[in-house]
Amino acid sequence: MKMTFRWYGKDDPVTLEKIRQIPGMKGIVSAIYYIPVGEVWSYERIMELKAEVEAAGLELSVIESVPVHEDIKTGDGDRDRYIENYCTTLRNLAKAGIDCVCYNFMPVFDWTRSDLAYELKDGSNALIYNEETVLDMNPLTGDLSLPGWDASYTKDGMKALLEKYQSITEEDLWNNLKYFLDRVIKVAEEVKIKMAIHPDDPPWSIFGLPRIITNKKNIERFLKLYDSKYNGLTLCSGSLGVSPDNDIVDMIYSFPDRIHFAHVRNVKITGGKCFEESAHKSEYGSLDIVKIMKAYHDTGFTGYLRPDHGRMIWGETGRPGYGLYDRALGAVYINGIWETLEKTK
Ligand code: DNO
Repeated sequence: MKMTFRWYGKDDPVTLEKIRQIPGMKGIVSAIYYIPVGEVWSYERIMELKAEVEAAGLELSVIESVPVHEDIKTGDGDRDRYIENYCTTLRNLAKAGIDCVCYNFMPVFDWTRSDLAYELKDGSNALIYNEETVLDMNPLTGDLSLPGWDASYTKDGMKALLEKYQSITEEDLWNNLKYFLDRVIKVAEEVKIKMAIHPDDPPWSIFGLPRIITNKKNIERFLKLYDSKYNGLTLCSGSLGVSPDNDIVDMIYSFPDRIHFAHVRNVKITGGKCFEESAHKSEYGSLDIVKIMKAYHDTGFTGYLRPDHGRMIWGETGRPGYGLYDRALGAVYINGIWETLEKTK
């Protein structure tokens, strides 16, 4: 297991210098945020990012994410050009020494929450999801934005895109995903980059849009679409774990050779399709983090792992879910479990 931490680049108030001081922290997970979705990441830009990370004494470990253009997900427009660009980016990343790339295939919206700073009993603030609130949200009114969403859409652009999805079924999305994998994984195999799809968060349809990377059965189907170790997973415990039918521990034992990147965080299911993000420690959420880490240990996991969303504690402000303190506590907790597993095997 290689412990890593997500860093959002120069504008991130959580600097590389601070990240380096977290005990046991080795690698950085980052991306080039200023290149528009679908365009090629040049070797030079990638090397700039890598040099910056290395100058701080860390290693650039995983790219999260190289985003997938909506034309690829809807299967029209310029998808072939965007797939070609994606492959060029992968070749450039490989030349720069990157061997793991995370991405997702969620239509329009990445992760979604109803409140970004809900006050928990202990006075900390967390991201929560309340089904009723989300059902009342209207992505077209323009007054709605979440940190995981692409803010570059105009209101009209968003409207047109949502309309386009009206005719796209889950099966269409599967076909478009296969079309993408058939072209991209071939290149990933060639340049030895392990592709790691991130599950849908939350793992159910929102705003009437199809979502497919949501449960074990669908993940099995995904892995078979292109049967190669390079077609793998980012196993995000918090994304899949908000559905009580998803058994994360079982998934880790089931797909040992295909999990390349682990996101470890806890969530507390508060009823139905409602949840709160909680501290990493098992007692605060619905997931048993020790059992999860034991499953990684038992299966000989050698991939990358990062603590995931943290609460805002000790008065910290910043990017929701991505402050320093609670994520650092998560990393140290996970490292503690891992060291125990190593020394008592
Ligand atoms: C949220 C993240 C996601 C993830 C993408 C991967 O905090 O886990 O935004 O980076 O879905 O493409």
